[in-house]
Amino acid sequence: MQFTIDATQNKARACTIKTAHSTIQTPVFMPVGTQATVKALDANDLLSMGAKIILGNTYHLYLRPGSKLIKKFGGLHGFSKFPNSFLTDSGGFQAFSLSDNSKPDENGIMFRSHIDGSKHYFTPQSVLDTQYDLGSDIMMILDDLVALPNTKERIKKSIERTTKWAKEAITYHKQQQEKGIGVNQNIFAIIQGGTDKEFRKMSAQQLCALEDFDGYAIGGLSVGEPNQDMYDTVEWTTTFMPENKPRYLMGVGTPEDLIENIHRGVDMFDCVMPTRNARNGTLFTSFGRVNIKKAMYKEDALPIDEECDCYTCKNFTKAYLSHLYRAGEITYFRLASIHNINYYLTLMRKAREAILENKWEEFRENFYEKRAKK
Ligand code: PRF
Ligand code: ZN
Repeated sequence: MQFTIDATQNKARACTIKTAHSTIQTPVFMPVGTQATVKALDANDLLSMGAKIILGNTYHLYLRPGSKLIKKFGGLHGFSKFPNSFLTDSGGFQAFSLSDNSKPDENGIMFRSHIDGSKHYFTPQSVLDTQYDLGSDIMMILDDLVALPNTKERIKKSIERTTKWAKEAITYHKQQQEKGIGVNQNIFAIIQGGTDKEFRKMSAQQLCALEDFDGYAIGGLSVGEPNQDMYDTVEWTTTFMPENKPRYLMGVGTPEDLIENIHRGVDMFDCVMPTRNARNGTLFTSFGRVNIKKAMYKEDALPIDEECDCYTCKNFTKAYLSHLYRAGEITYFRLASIHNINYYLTLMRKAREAILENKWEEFRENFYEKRAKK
């Protein structure tokens, strides 16, 4: 992976990441494609919006249809026909959040499938094997998550385990690469530590000392803590992260969260919010959120956002979307998802332009002003 910093303004960064499958300009939002598809969309929709990287989930694809099957079809790229980059999450977070009784121990995580209740065990090595089959451009290590709030002992344990597993993962990855496996695949470590400053510092320093990682993620946030605690933790954690590698904040967030965390030094984001909210009737615009369920939109002849250049806004009225939503038509999900994903991707492109032009502070102020006027 090639990584260059194109411009910085205070802590905000505009960078370029080159993988085997695409050139990614940051700040970047990665649409979530848990099941090797961004819900309601296909590769063509994503390409036409300029998506250079999307997410996939090891947990889901391992359980169904199985990584060996996907490998047979040319990995995620061949299977889904999305030709740009994929980042795959390791399964640590999903085993923790989706499986009713997941049990981590020193060597891995035991969990029951949310599909059929069958028993499985993830190790730092096994989740890499699955990700080699998937052929993702960026693989995440297995990490040990804790729900917040939690005891100091449990958070400390999670840091120790995550560091131990990170060491095992990077050693295994080097060995595999020497055998010709995963040579074009990159690997990111995941910093844990809750919202405690000392724990975050410890986790960041231990993991960033393992210099063979291609990038570093901040995990364990946006799990129920107040927004300001997340922002403070990110601001503090990024001070211990290397400048010359990508920084990824996992599972975040709202448009406001993206702006605030770019401001604190983050390059990469992913979240189900744009797609999930689209399906629930919440549409993002530069003036704030539009709830398409409201009666006032039944006869609204305007697009969701007159400033939006997406396929949906260029062609359809809010009245039509309101009707499709009420009728439960599948087309609604596609049109709404296109708009929300395009909103997030465009917000990141504009943020990048602002950083390149040394206008980040104005951009951030303007972002909030426009919303206040609504
Ligand atoms: N770890 C992993 N995936 C994640 C997270 C994490 O901490 C989060 C936290 N918000 C989202 N996805 N492996
Ligand atoms: Zn639009």
